[in-house]
Order: sequence, then C-alpha cells, then structure tokens
Amino acid sequence: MSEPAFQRRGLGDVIPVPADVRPDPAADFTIGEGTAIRTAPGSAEAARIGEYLATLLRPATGYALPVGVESGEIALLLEGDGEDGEGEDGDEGYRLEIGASGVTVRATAPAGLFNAVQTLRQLLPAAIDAAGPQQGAWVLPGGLIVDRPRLKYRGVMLDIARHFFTVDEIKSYLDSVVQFKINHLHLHLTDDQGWRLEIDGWPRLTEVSGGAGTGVDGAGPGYLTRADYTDLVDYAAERFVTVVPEIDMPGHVNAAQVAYPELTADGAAVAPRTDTEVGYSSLVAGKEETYAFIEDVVREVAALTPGPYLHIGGDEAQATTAEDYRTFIQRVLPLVAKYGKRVVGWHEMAGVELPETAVAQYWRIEATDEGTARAAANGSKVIMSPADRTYLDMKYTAQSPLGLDWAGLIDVERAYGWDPADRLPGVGEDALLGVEAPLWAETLRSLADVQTMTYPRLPAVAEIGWSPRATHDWESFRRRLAAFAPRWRRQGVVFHPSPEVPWS
Ligand code: TNX
Repeated sequence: MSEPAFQRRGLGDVIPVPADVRPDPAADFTIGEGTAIRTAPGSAEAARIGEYLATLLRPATGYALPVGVESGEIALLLEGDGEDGEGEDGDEGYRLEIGASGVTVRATAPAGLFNAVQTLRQLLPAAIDAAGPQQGAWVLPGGLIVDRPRLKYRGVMLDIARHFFTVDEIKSYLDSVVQFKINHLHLHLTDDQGWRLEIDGWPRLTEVSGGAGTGVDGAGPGYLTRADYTDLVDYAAERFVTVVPEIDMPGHVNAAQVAYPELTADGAAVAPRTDTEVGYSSLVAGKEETYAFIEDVVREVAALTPGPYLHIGGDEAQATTAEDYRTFIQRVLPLVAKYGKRVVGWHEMAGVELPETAVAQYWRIEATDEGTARAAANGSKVIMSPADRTYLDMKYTAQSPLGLDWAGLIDVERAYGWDPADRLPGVGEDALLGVEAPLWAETLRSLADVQTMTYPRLPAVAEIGWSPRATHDWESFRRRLAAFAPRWRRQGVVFHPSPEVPWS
C-alpha cells in the first residue's frame, strides 16, 4: 500500500470530530515496547475496556501491553473531571490528555472510557489496524480533548428480514460501527418476506418463515434463536451498544400470516412473498387472536432485551384502515408498557395520540409531518432518519449496483449536509432523541454489500449525532474521512470509493 501508514495524526483528525480539541504538538506520546495500560482500581469495567484497548493495539505493535491497576503510561480512570464537576460530561463523555510521558483518560462512566478508546485508535497511525507487527513509531499527537455527544441516540438499523445476516456478520458489523461512537443497533427482525427471531410457543414463525426460500428472491433461510439473539445483545452491550428490536406491525406481516393463517381476516392460508412490494399485509385489528399473538411476541422480545426500547414498526400500513390502525396501536401501546419497555415506532404511529414516553422515528422525505410535530409538542422524543439523507440503502449514484433510489441518490455530501434540528417544523433540538441510519436489505446479499452501502456514509450520520453543530464542516469532514481508506482496507471493511473524498 502506498499511503504513509505511519503518518503522524492531528489531534482533531477524528470522526465524529470531538467537541473540544486543544493540540499541543510539543507533547506527543509514543507507545513503546514497555508501555502498559493502567485502569481504575476496583472497576471490572475499566479493566475490561483496558483489555479491549490492548487487544486492538497488540497485533500491529507486537507489544505485550499489559493491563493492570498499579502502573502504566496509558491510564483509563473513572472519576469526575475535577474542573467542571462530577458528571458534567454525562455517561458517554470523556477527557483525554496526551502528554510526553503518557496518556490519561478520565470519564464518569465506562461508556466514556470506551468512547475515548475509539478516539485513541483513530489518533494512531493507520498501520495500527494491520493484522501483524509493523515497524514504525506509534505516535499519539499531544494535547487535550474534552468530548461528549450532542445527541443521546446514535443508531444504525439492519434489516435482517429481507435478507438474513448471521450472528457473526452482525458482530463484525457492530465492531465496525462502534468506531464512530454509534450506540444503538436497531434490528428489523420481521417483515413480509421473513420472520427472523424465534418466539416461544409460535415455532412456525421461524421454522416456516425463517426457513428455506424466505427473504427477497428467496435467498433465505435464516433466523436468530433466542440464544443467538442473547449472544448478540451481550456482544453489543460489551461495546456499549443497546439493541432495539423491531417487530413490524400491523403491516409488513405476511411472513407471520404464512406461518399462522389464523392471523388473517378469513383464516385462509396466504402465499410466501419474495418480492419487494410493501403495504399489502395487515394484522386484523378486530380479532382477539391478533392481540394474543402480539402479547406473546412482545412479552418474549421484552424478556430477551435488556435495553429500554421495543420498536413496533407501524409503517406503511396501507392495508389497514385508519380506524383499525388507531384501534390496533391503542391496544399495543399498553402491552409494550406492561412488559416494561418504551415504545418506538415509525412516525406514522404518531398519527395516533401517544404517551409522552413513546418515541417516533421520522423516515420520510417530506418537509413537514403533522403527527411527528404533534407528538413532539406533547413531549415525545423523535429519532431522525429522513430517507433522503440517512437511508443507507439508497444508491450513491445512478451507477451504484446495489440499493434503491425512491428517496433519491445519496452521495456523501448529501448524507452529511443537513441538521436534525432543522429537518421538521415543530421538532427542534429539545425534541430529538437522536439520529439513525437505516439499512434495508432488499438488494443486499452479503456482509460486503452491507459494508459498501454503510461506508463512507454512516460516519456522516454519526458525526451529525455526536459532534457540536458548530463544528459541522464538509471540507474538514471529507479530509478526515479520507484517512479511513487505509484503515478500512486493513480491517477488511469494504467501502464505496466515493470521488467526493480525497482518499489517501
Ligand atoms: C420503506 S422505511 C420502508 C421499508 C423499505 C424501505 C426501502 C420504512 C419504515 N419502510 O419497508 O424496505 O422503504 O428503502
């Protein structure tokens, strides 16, 4: 590779760009043969994050990088930051000081230490991502970073219903997205073409609708057993990512009805679907069987999910009358609450009066949405996922072999050039829970396909969610983004080599 793998990095050369960066070029630190990692005494979490940092650095450096609580030039400490007061930076913030004699990270919570580790990784030369020992100087640029997120929720969504992705593929995806301080993974588990999560008492959901021939073009089989799902949730939690499970209803349910014909209006069997039509299936709002089914599913998903959210879809219910939609949503909202979860739904759900705790996810391309604005005025939070900016399944250009184009073409500048607080009238900064980039899988077949659509656009959405609005700058962003080419190549992450970015 021709790029300078050991080029010294600038202190602000990070995505998302940190809130406050004060370089001190006289205070560079070089990781050496004898460098050790010291973690907060008494904190198993800090020790685990220290070990995670060492695991990232050992292959390329070839150094032992022992982790302990006694001594070490790289310190990961849990405490108030002394100057601004305890807890000032919130759970995810951190303070990173790089000086000639060492590196000190201070955070009030383990999530902050983890975020600082992602920053440290990016501050090292690109060669750090090599699989084996490299000869060169592991210089960290000197100075101080004080960082915290603008928005609490920074998510990515993966559709495993249209095309199934395995636990290992999803784990690999998680490992790549956390580098950009993404902290929620929304799993779209069910749709017309497939049902991908095992549900106790309803075995045909996955036996039939997670079986051979399911998915777009019949590319299945595949589903997550309960153990798989738990394994994923744990893996995500170790990376400070909350899994948000989505069971889409009352539309997008053909796969459930294939498995259980009693969920249709007349109880007659329906055929499996492997095409990409939307808006033709619906659960039956006036049938008690519907709610018995939904309650079993919600109870099970809630029990398997430690995070606070349960996403009930609610989108594109064109086969449900407005009255039935209202009846249905009003029956399901209390069920989600009964099992201790906070409901999230696509913003169509906001056409129905919602409790303040409900979260609406805006996904359309229109400039206004009355229901979402009303929900925000009523105290509900909003996740911004406008399809014309954040949809990772939109083509980059008309020539993109993968993806759809119903929301337009989304190049990197388009993914970066917007602000979530300006997107919808009535939905300002205070109403935002955060941002999310959904990746629908109608055209995707492999992890490489997923990566190609995700990179380099996800970093744009991640920066919008994390970095202060005042730092927003396309020229700066594309220069910082360019530095990821050699990193992604070494990590085995495929990306679209967008010509807008001066790749190194
Ligand atoms: C709309 S976004 C959908 C999905 C499709 C997607 C394709 C949303 C809530 N519904 O069913 O997969 O467009 O871009």
